Amino acid sequence: MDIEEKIINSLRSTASFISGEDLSRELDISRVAIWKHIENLRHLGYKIEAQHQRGYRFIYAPDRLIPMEIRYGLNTRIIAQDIIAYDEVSSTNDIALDLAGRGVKEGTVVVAERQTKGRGRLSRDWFSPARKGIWTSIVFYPEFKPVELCQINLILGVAIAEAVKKETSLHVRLKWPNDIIISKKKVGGILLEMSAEMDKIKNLIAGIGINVNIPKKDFPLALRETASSLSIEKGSEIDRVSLFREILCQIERYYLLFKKSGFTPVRGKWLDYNETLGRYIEVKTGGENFYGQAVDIDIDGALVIRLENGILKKIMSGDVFLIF
Ligand code: BT5
Repeated sequence: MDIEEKIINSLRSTASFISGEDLSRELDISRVAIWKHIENLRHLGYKIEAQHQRGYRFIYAPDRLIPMEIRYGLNTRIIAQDIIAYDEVSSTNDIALDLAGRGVKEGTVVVAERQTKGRGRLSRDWFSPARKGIWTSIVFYPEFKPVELCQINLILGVAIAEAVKKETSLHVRLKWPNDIIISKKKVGGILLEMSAEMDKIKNLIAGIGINVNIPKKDFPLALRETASSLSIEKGSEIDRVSLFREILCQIERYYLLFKKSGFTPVRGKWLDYNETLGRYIEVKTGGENFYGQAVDIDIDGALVIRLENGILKKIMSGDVFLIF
């Protein structure tokens, strides 16, 4: 924790003023140094009131995904022990893949205010405008096999759904395998990328994109019918930092639950948020299209559909289109 983080945390710990003298004693630096750090904090967007003879008082924090803001009050043990934040990157997944190759700690979080080449699955574009969403990637070194990847998508989906519900009270749903949906529109997605050797995952990058405060007019025309943001659905802006903290917390919670008790309890939760089962769907997978009714999520996390000829087909990856 650097000095500025310590100063802001001290100021936040009370609703009243803290004198420059007390801060300087607590942190063992001069009062002039305190004043300079306060100026730096103001440049970051923190609102700090200063009053002669009373000292400094915290007013509010900026709407910025910067490490010290994300860390404030965050209660995780694995996820986000290291946070690397950027104003702009090509894709947070690229940075995280590179960092994972260099062996950074499990749970390292890369987050950016804007992505210039954000991507979805199969190299599709992911719209990631500045300061309106959560564009993040988390590094994992899971001890399971590539075939279990399907389950990881669903685990992350449940964690995100829980966090969004808790922070916004919105009626969030999950569409297999990786869509976060509200009122039939996509508000977020998950992109898993890994490097594997033999039958073992070396590292896994969980890329997560959530449209938080994007106004309707900012979406490209091509997305206006299918995509939405939490603020559009809620009718008011959402606190991005607080939502991000909750997402990190829930991811840790479900990741640990999965490691301890396997997929069954998470599957149960996923079913609570399910927007896929029971529906008549089209699935595009590996150049093939299938039509049928989605009937189950099996214990591998695969989608089971009943084809028109009655045969049950298990799908491990692909795109699902809800027909009715
Ligand atoms: C996904 O892919 O849904 C995964 C999205 C993952 C994005 C995160 S952001 C942080 C990390 N770094 C990255 O570069 N990516 C990850 P997929 O299921 O393939 O959906 C992609 C499709 O969703 C596109 O072809 C568009 O039709 C649509 N789309 C693009 N941007 C969108 C947005 N912001 N909101 C909703 N839909 C979008």
